[in-house]
Amino acid sequence: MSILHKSDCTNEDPWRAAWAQQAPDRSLQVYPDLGEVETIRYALVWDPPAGLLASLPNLEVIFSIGAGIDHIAKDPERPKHLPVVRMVEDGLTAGMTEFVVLSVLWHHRDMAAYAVQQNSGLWQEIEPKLAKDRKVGFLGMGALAGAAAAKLCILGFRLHGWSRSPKQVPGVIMHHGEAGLAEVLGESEILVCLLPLTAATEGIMNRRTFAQLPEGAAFVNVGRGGLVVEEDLLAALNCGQVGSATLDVFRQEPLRAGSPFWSHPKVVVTPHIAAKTMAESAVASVMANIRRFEAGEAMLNVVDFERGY
Ligand code: NDP
Ligand code: OXD
Repeated sequence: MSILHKSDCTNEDPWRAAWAQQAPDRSLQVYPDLGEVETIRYALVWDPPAGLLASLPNLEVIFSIGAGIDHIAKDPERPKHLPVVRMVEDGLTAGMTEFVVLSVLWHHRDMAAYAVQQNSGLWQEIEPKLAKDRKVGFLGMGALAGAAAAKLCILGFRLHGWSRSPKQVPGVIMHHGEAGLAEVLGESEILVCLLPLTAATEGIMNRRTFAQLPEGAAFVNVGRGGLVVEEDLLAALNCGQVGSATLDVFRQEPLRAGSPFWSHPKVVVTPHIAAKTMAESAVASVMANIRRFEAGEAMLNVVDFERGY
């Protein structure tokens, strides 16, 4: 019995070490070395080439290295009868919390405007606000947004969140469904997008929805590039409807040379680094689920392909 590991890391050493330490009795195949394919029962993957998963005759569970599973869903040959488990692990959650708090504070304290001022040698104060007077909205209130919102709550921000199903989150005024979307947008001086990319969320931030934000709102996209109609975001930035943005994810990654986002004075671009899956805690999370699976118990965080995440 073996486990296939396929990531996009240039350095697999932390993964090899984590597997060796936490699953010493399991044999590990690190892609592209598949060894004897009949022995592979579990695969932990990021962006598997089309057909790879289908080529493993005794595969039982597909584990995603990412919280998002769009990189697996896009494989037309994905064996649809197999469960897919998305990644929920402490390292990824901690990293996302850091990045979201950083980004919200950046916009809250007008750092985009100060960067523009610095560029033209302008020494000028912008009237500050305290967190208690700042409204921050979240699209998506799952594992990652929930943890980030909890930290922002401690800082005193006024938080609104949007989910598919009704839910209660301490310190966050929650909204859901179509009507709830307009409500949360209208309350978001800073909007954090942490939705999965699904048929229902593709292009959700577009001309119509950007127009529903308060004028000059800041936009932080750490979900997926496909959630945003990029031309509409650019137009909203250029007319001031969106005052500033932090963009970590794009429709095309790496972001193409010449994209206007690279040099836009109101935009911070980062290369899909908001949160990284950390080998040690991720292997612990996968192994806990493998033990559940082998004991005949229900695994945690299994993807529901009907809803798309
Ligand atoms: P979860 O599945 O835990 O949460 C998803 C949230 O989105 C839930 O609150 C869910 O609602 C909500 N949602 C989904 N579809 C809809 C919809 N149609 N309408 C309203 N709400 C919806 O995901 P995670 O928090 O773990 O991850 C979120 C995403 O973050 C990932 O899918 C990935 O794309 C992205 N990500 C980006 C990273 C980066 O480095 N930039 C790193 C890691 C993840 P409900 O609560 O009702 O289910
Ligand atoms: C993820 C990601 O989905 O890294 O975890 O984007």
